[in-house]
Amino acid sequence: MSLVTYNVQDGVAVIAVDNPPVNALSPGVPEGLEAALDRAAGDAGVKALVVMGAGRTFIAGADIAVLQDMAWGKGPGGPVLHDLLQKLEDSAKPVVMAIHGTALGGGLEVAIAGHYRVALASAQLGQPEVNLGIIPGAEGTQRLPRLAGIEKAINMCVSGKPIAASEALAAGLIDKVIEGDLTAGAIAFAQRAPLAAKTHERNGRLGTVAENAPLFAAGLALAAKLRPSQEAPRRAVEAIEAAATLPFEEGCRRERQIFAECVVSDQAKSLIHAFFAERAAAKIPGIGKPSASAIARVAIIGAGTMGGGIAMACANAGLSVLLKETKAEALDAGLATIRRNYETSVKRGRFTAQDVEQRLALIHPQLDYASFDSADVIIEAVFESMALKKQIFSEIDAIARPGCILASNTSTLSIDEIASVTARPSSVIGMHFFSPANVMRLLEIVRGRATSPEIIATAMALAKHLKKVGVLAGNCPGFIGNRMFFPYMYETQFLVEDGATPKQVDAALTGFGMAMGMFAVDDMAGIDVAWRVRQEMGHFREPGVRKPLVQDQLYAMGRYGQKTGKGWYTYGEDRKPVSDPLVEELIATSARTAGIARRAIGDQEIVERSVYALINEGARVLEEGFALRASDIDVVYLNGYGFPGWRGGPMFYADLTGLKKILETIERFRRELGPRWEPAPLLLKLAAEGHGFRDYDREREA
Ligand code: 3H9
Repeated sequence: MSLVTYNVQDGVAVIAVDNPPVNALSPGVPEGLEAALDRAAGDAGVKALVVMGAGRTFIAGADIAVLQDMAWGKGPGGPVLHDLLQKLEDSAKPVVMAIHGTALGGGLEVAIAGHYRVALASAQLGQPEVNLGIIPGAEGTQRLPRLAGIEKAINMCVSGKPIAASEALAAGLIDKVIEGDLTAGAIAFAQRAPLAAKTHERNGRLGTVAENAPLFAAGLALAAKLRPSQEAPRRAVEAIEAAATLPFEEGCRRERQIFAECVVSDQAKSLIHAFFAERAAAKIPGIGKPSASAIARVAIIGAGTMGGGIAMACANAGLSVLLKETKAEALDAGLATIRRNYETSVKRGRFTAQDVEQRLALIHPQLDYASFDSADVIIEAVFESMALKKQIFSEIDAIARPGCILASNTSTLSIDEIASVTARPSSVIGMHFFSPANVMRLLEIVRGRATSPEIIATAMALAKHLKKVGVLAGNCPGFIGNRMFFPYMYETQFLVEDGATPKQVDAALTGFGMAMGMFAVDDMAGIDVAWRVRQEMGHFREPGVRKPLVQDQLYAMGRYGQKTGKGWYTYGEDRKPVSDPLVEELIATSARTAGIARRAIGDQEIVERSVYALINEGARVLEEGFALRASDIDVVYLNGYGFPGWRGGPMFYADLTGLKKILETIERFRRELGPRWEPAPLLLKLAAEGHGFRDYDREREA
């Protein structure tokens, strides 16, 4: 099958890239486009050209699989688009780019080499390369500022966010928004279009050195704000600066050089891994791909923080929501929080007041189970009590329609035990949302022993419909995320007992790239919540396991974290954590009483003990089959626990660090810190073989 098709309609050559699913510029596509351009040039019956994408989108960029090979120094090298882009610009007949769906990365770079661009109103245009740790590498940093101006180009390349057709029109990036049929509209436009100047010769918007200086400074500040620690955004600004200061050809050379440096970096390897890991997580062996259209009505039990957030996530996706509480005051409080959260979104410009009213109209508050028999999925979101969850599941089992998904939002408890009180355990599943549920992308989908493939498939499809990343987990205590989180959390507490301070631990972790430090997280999530989970999970009931000394004391003192203004830290009006000498004294006294010899602890030890605790437990989760892939674990940590994307997730970070080195350190920890540091058998095995977790995934995939 040809990757590029060629048809002539009314004197216009319509050239369409046909490389499903997203018309990426895979090998063969640039060559096919060049051949089509040559054909049109020599075709006397052709007066103008339209270039477009077949199927659902224009060109969504370079083939990221090819970029991944480049990152690892494999394959024939990257796509060489220079000749194609020059051929487009040099065409003696006008070239009109007709855009629908997305014109992203290399796709937009191809589009801006044409003489004109028209687009459907629904089209999105962007340079998202920074999401992959790279900069535009097909002259986008040189042509984009010439069309859209320096400021717009910086914003697009640094943020990576696409813009809508209307914004692109206002910026001068496209020439017309087409209503109705895109092909017909583009042909009509092409028939009337005179030959326009080549993009690279349009220097009118490049600005002067004096005009540009504040724009570049602002660009660097934006890069530091949006993606601290990441190289690519800063380097994109550098490449755009080259557009403003160097002749076009030299600017292109500079861009290629920066691109080549970025693409082999660990950050690019990690972010490209994250891209494919997220898509791999949606593929579950033995489970088909159903549509989420099976779900129109969701019923939620519990209007607290989690239930309210889930209700918002569902309403945002256009689903009708029944929201049940037991007491009127709790229901009113839950609805007030939902309204307040939406109002904040309006203030931030995310929604209009009308959007909010539409969403609120979808949420039906109630104090009983009325209409629950019409729900396609019922999500229980009450606090972590097995007894309460069992009671609720026996109630909903009696009223839910056959085929309805019975989901628990439990973060730690056994789905099998919850399912055991129903007459239909095959319909019971875990849907573990992360707080705030209307914002966080992760949705852990927990398969019980009896959960049916259809229920799993529908739950995964629902995740996608809610614009979340669904990851399938097995039913072990804490599933993937929290099972790994507990050893990590306890290790940070041992670190402070051994001599560090909460502030120091948090600073080392955020320095590593974590979105938040562990003590700040504990204060935000609630020390009372963690306490309740410990009671339910029976942590530390086994003798001989080192037990954290301070968390229970904070709980007993009523220091629940941010909600009480005091936890590991104290909080003022601005909600910023401030070190509390009282807590530091409590830690020191507790450690001394327990006979711990406190010592100075460095940042490297903090990071290694924290992150290696995650990796070691992750290896166990993987080997025991509670995660399908190491990359699924990465997706969980990247989307639910603030692990930095540019480090690729804990398991990928382990691979980049080298499992042998990690194992050596863990074995030293076992000698120095005790048996909790027993290395996971899979880690031992892979390190001995000289393999990584990626090899493990590949082997199982094959
Ligand atoms: C670039 O262009 C560099 C340039 O400067 C040139 C340098 C020389 N390549 O996300 P979905 C696959 S950098 C290969 O589920 P959606 C994806 O893996 C690139 N494959 O669909 C999945 O495969 P599978 C700049 C790609 O509708 C399938 O398509 N461009 C690519 O939710 C469906 O994907 C980007 O960064 C690709 N470029 O969203 C765009 N894109 O079915 C990245 C997708 O086997 N892509 N696939 O799992 C996206 O943002 C979204 O995929 C998109 C569609 C919005 C296009």
